[in-house]
Formats: sequence, structure tokens, C-alpha cells
Amino acid sequence: MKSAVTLCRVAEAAAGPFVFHDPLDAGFEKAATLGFDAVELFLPGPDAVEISEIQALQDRHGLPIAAVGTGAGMVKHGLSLTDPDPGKRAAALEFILAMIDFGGPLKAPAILGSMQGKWGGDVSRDQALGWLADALRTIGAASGKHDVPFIYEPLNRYETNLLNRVGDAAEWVRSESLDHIVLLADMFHMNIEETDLAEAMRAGGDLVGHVHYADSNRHAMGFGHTDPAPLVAALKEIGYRGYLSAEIFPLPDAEAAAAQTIQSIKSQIS
Ligand code: LER
Ligand code: MN
Repeated sequence: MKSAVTLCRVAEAAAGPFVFHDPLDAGFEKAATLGFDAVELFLPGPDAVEISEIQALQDRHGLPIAAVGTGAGMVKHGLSLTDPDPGKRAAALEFILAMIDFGGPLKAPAILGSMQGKWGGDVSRDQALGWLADALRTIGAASGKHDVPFIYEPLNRYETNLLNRVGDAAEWVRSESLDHIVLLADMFHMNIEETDLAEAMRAGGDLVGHVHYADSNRHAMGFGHTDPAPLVAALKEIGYRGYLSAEIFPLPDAEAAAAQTIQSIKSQIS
């Protein structure tokens, strides 16, 4: 397993659960100095930064991109794949496909979190999940062309009412036979939704493709009440070799949160 830390450049998400909000070069520098293996990027969109600029940063700091988030499609443009308006669903899909083409040359998978949306009103749960599955078929094929997976993230009940638990999401991905789709196990969401976090990791099994490494309160691991040991043991058991990526609040400050995270990850995976 490898460590990663989040770097956000989305103004609308300035108060969000991301460690660094610095300009890219400074953020990469801080991540490298602290000893992270990679950075996870939250950018305003696919055209916010040239791919060549990210490539240059990767090379200069020796840090690959663990993943690229798509949340700006929601926080900046209000787009979701399950919006009742077909035009908005199409725009959401277009935004995500463009983010896949941005991350692809960097070998960075894109993540679907808040852009999955919710069901309700005139949209039934079945209808919303049907739209989501259709979109993920197109998205999976586009990601496959770059030889990267696409990461679908079950969120807690306050953020979506579609799929909240890792095991349920895994069952759904399997039942829909979705190719190139893996799951993001976010320990913060899991702490709210799962009965047993380690068991949930096992239920995800080989579909677990990315991990947001957060304590119960979305602070750095060690600053809340989650015991990471059984979780990391379960990840080892299922053969997980991906990133433990800190998507957490920068508290008490970004450097302290990052330092606590890297210390926790090193002690868990050694
Ligand atoms: C994104 O990774 C996430 O965890 C969400 O809570 C943000 O919408
Ligand atoms: Mn997350």
C-alpha cells in the first residue's frame, strides 16, 4: 500500500476535507517533503491546468497522481449523473469524460463522489440507479481506453441516498457487470454507515480500488476514534495494493494533519 495526500484548487471547496489548498507547486513540494508517495488532485475542471504542467510537477517532485476528483462538477456547476433534467445529466457525463481524458495521460483514475447525485421527487431510486449504471458503462469504457480504472465512491447518507455502504455498492457493481469500475472505501463515510469497517472492506474485496484514509471525525487518522489496525489488516487480506489517501480536514493545520497521516500510514503498513 502507498500513501497519498489531497491537494485542492477548487475555490468553492476551500472549506472542504482536503489537506493542502496551496498553489500546485507548493502543494507538491510539501507532499514530497513529508514523504508521501503521491498526491490526489481536486481541480476546478479538465481545463484548469495543462496536463503538461502536471507532468512537469510530477517529474520535479517525483510524485505520481493517485487520482483526480470530479467534485467541481457539482460544487461549481451543480451537475449530477442522476439529475431529472436530461441536459444536466448529459453535461455531468461530459464533465466526467473530460476529467477522465485529463487524468488518463497521467495514469490517474478519476473519482465519482458528489456528482452521483441523489434520487427523490419525480426520480425513483431504480430510475436514478439505472441512469448511474448507464453512465458508468460509458465512463468505464472511456477509462479502459486509458488503461486506468474509474473510481466510484459510496457516500454517507447525508450526501447521497443511492449507495451508502461498500458491500452494497460492490454487490450493485457486480450485478450490473460494470467493467473498469472500482470502489472508493472512504473511512469517514464508512464510520457513519458500516456495522463493521473491516468486514465492509472484505465485502468490497477485489473491487476496492482506492481508500480515503480518515479518522471517524474526518481528521487525520489518530485524531479521532477509529482503530486503523483491523482496517489495514482487512485491506492486506483482500490483497489491496493501492493508495491510502488523506481526504481530511487540515486540522489543527495542514502540516500537522499531513504529518500525523504519514506517521499513521507508515506505522500501519510497515
Ligand atoms: C469525496 O471523496 C467525498 O468523500 C465526499 O464526501 C465529497 O462529496
Ligand atoms: Mn472521499
